[in-house]
Amino acid sequence: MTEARHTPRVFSGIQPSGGLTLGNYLGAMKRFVDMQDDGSETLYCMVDLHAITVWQDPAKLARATRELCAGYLASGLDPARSILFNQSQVPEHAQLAWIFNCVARMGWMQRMTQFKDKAGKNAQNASLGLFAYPALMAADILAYHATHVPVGEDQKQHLELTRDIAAKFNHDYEVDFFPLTEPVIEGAATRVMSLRDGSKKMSKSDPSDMSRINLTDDADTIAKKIRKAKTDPEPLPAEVEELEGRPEARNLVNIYAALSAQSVEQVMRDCGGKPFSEFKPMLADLAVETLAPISSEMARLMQDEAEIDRILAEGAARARAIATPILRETFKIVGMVGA
Ligand code: AQP
Repeated sequence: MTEARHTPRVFSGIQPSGGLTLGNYLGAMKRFVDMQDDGSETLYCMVDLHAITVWQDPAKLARATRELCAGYLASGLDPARSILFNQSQVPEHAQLAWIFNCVARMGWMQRMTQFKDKAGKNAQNASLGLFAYPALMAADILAYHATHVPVGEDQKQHLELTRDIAAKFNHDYEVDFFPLTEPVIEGAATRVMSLRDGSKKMSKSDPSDMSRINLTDDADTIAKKIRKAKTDPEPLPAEVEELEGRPEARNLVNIYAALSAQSVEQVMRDCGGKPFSEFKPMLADLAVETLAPISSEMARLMQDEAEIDRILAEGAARARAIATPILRETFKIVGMVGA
């Protein structure tokens, strides 16, 4: 048995596949900052290799990667305390992913609901990369022996697969090498829904811009999107249970709770009985108050792309210093000569 001690380490990533949404902010980035401020060792990645599992215009991908880095910084991540880098600059991710492609089973991948959602009706035409996405995600995490991964609810199944891959590798090679990583899915907004359809996740690649709030939206746009958000004709109820069967109302209440750092129960106590004509402007004010400083800081940071590139290069070097020995040890376990 290879002995391994796993010190607490946090890893997470976001795809530079478009502009950042309020869903990314509440489900992921805000949590990233909390975990950095808890004093954990934290690595946060711009997962550009994941982004190209669906077509990305090269110039837009480069801009979205820098903008994502600016979004991380503007939300409160500090490159002196967190390692910030883009995935393609740390080749160990792709190398370890190949090993995991040989560990994971086809049947496991075929059960992934995100593949089914993203491939849609024409799965035969989806890229092989989209199918293998969860093995690369497992490699992102396990290349650092990360023990905790803050994510939104939609990534739960991929995290379970990461644990299955780690367990199968450890079992097949009779080692205790990879940790069984814990997902950290917390807060009132682990699944922010589309503003147009309470049954669909708010997503940066949704064709309708009105379905999401982008971190770069100005105050008027945010207010307009919330004003036009789909709701039902009833006022807000006084009890949380009464939100059952009202997905759009529930979504707006969850967003309000997450933005104001209150529980859903507290929000219901304060806002129960209010019509949406009253609640929506309150929510819009809160969203603008939170997002305006982030969006203006992002715009300022984007003026200096060289500085962003410098932060990413420095982050990649620090990430490699952790991942290289882990990959080398993996190769040795597998029996690769020269490792
Ligand atoms: N609506 C959401 N609510 C809560 N969390 C969310 N996340 C994304 N959308 C929501 C979380 O953000 C992190 C990064 O996600 P990602 O961009 O890498 O991939 P995704 O989940 O596929 O996000 P999108 O916006 O839907 O991207 P596209 O449209 O490109 O596929 C993850 O932790 C995710 O849970």
